[in-house]
Amino acid sequence: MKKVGIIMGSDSDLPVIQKTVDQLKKLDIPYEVHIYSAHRTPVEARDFAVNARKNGFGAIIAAAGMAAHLAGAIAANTTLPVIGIPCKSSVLDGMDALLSTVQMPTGIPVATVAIGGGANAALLAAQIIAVEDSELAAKLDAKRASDAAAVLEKDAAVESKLQ
Ligand code: RP5
Repeated sequence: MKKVGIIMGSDSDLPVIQKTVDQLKKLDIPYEVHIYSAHRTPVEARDFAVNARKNGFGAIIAAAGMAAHLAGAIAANTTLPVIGIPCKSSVLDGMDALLSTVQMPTGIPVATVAIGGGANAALLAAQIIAVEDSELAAKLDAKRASDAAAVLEKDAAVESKLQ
């Protein structure tokens, strides 16, 4: 199976990336995690992106806050699908990172999830890998079914409590 590359701009992004890792582990998807910054370690970030396809990756998740250029800088150096996670910092509530990540110029797309959306980034990467992997696709179908069953259980509980 292709690996998912997970890059975060700083170790302060770890709480968001933990959600990504937890979800990938549940789906038995192989991954590699690195701290590379578009600003502080641009050479390492670029090298990872340039070599990612030949190193067996099928998708890359990039999480960063503030002037979040990481996902875009990774996307500029690979044609693998890149998923950006805007991270919230101490000011502006993550709006800065959201706009920096989502507003990519034509030609260099980044699929941007919600601010702090670590789990959805993992699920989107899983869906990308599952295009060529029917076993993984079946796991994703099973997850959707069990998530739906959990909501219906809550529906039954709220009905019996409030009616
Ligand atoms: C970004 O700046 C990182 O992704 C992080 O979200 C933010 C702050 O980094 P630190 O100052 O906490 O290392 O590059």
